[in-house]
Amino acid sequence: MPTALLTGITGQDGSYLAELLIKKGYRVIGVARRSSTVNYERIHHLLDDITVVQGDLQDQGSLLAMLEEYKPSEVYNLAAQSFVPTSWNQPALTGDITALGVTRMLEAIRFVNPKIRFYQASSSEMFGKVMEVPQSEETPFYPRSPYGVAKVYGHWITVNYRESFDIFAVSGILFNHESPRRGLEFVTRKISDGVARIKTGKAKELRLGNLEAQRDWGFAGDYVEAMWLMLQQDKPDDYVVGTGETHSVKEFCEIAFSHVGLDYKEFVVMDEKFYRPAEVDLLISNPAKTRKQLKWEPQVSFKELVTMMVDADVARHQKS
Ligand code: NAP
Ligand code: F7E
Repeated sequence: MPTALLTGITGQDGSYLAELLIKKGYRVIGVARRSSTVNYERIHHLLDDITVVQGDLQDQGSLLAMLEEYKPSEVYNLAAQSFVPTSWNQPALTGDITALGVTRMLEAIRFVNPKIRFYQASSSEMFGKVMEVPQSEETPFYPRSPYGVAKVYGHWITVNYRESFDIFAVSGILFNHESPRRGLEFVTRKISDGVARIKTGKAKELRLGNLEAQRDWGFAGDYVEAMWLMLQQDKPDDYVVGTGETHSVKEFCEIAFSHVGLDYKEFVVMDEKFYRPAEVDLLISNPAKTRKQLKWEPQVSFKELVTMMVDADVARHQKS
């Protein structure tokens, strides 16, 4: 039975990747940082099948100790301070976790067992003010937030450890991926939750920022399969993962509200509070390499994603 160690197990992607790896017969070790209240909401249903260990990307010793103890053959580094607006309020913390945290994990691998295969959760936010449309593995980076800057560091330190120490280290440059398990502050979940609140009479409006921003949105459950495939290749490499389509926040609203028989124009209020100091206006992937080499294709369409999220939030609000 192979062993995989996942940081970010309590996050959206951690929960989907753990489900996939359990199905594939892995022993799954999930790293969670200590907090005063337990936040296992996304992994409750998995607790009998995984081992949760305490550790933190800010603490080198905890990473070394867990690799020594559990001897994984694969490490998926999904942990990060991942919310872009927070990265302007806490830029140094974001750099410490999202950038330097990658080095700490790579150092742990180098010292404990350089044969461990390593996946780094890189991001389309690295493309920022895009230098090319659509964006591929060859597109130069131009990050637009402290989060994006930190992810560029994480990407290049991953490439550097591959080239310096011959570690099987890959960087998956994933475009936005969403699900009913997405954090409530991200725009897609904020919209699906807002629609559900309005539909069930708990709210009268939904306040949003820039409705013109365009993103390449896919389903998180599809994207974790690409992460796993990257670590099963003969050689380590970097891959762009996305749908190759782009949609605006406005389009997301249109579909989400109309799915429950409402017109978004009557409920969405634009609020400058949600505008960013520097915006990423347009993201659209060119996933040709991933499709060819990993034979990976997204299964859930944009419309299916939106309606899946709205249905889940409506059901949740109807119960509570
Ligand atoms: P998420 O839901 O925000 O989860 C982030 C995880 O990181 C949580 O489990 C969080 O733990 C953990 N974490 C934060 N700081 C930590 C620390 N110091 N030590 C250990 N764990 C820590 O993010 P996600 O959407 O699943 O994304 C997974 C990864 O992919 C992230 O690195 C993100 O930046 C990257 N990414 C995401 C997308 C996307 O569209 N979802 C696209 C590209 C890249 P707590 O629960 O304790 O906060
Ligand atoms: O914003 C606009 C906002 O916060 C998307 C993270 O997973 O994906 C995510 O980062 C767009 C932006 O995601 C609101 O200005 C409008 O243009 O859902 P988001 P993000 O910033 O794209 C990347 C790939 C990651 O790697 C990150 O970790 O939506 N927008 N109105 C809004 N955004 C939010 N959050 N809230 C609003 O009210």
